Amino acid sequence: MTLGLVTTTLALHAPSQIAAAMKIRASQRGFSVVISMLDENLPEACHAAVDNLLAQRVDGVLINVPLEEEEAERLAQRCHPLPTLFLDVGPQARVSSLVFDAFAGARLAVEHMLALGRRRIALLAGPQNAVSARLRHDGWLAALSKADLEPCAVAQGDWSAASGYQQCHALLASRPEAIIVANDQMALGVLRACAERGINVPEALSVIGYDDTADSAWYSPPLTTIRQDFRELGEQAVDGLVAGLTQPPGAGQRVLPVSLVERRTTA
Ligand code: IPT
Repeated sequence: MTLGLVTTTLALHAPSQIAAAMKIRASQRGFSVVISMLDENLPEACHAAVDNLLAQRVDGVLINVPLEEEEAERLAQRCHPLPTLFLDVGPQARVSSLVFDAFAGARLAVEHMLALGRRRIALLAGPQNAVSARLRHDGWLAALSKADLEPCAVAQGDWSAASGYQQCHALLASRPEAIIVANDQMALGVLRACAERGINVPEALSVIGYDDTADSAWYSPPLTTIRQDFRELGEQAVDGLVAGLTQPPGAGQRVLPVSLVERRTTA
């Protein structure tokens, strides 16, 4: 039996580690995985990728592409009666989905900075056309406002280290004591920008990422981050889809927990 995976670009670390985790679980369970990768997250491209997998007669479809509710619902209908599982949709979408707890992740990052006594906090968000980036951003603002704070600056990158590097220079103009970053790759760019400007992390500036990708413990300094367990996601996604082959999965969102991993970029 064959599972199809439609994924956002595998040039990004998180989706590629998620795809790897799915491949591993699928092969443990005797399934193969066919991957259809999007260069750009456009709805038409996603539809074409799904059609491509259906033409290859896959038995179920996993979709790791940030999708608005209606787009996800349309794709699920297109795949019907095959089971589908979405990995990057909001809580309102009437499809079967498995996601990490974005709100808890955002709150953990803010609370960690507040516990360290940091008050001038800048935010480096992900691309706001991605659901997960918006949820993290909203979660940061909610957690800050609970402490009667507002960010001292906000910038937006595109998940890449290059964008983190560029946006960091803009954020530093507001003299933050902390930068909360929407993913580890952008945090890598932030660390490089700080090193070039002679800013000591974590003494002068605390930096936290989001993902805990495989290399984040090897950044310099090792990155404090919010861990999303991609191995767990891959396992649960494949097991959930396989269960859906025999009994149709209900529409609904399952939420996986995230955790704080303290390393050496925060103090
Ligand atoms: C999300 C990652 O956290 C982020 O770093 C980026 O790679 C993004 O994917 C790409 O879409 S994880 C996703 C399951 C919400």
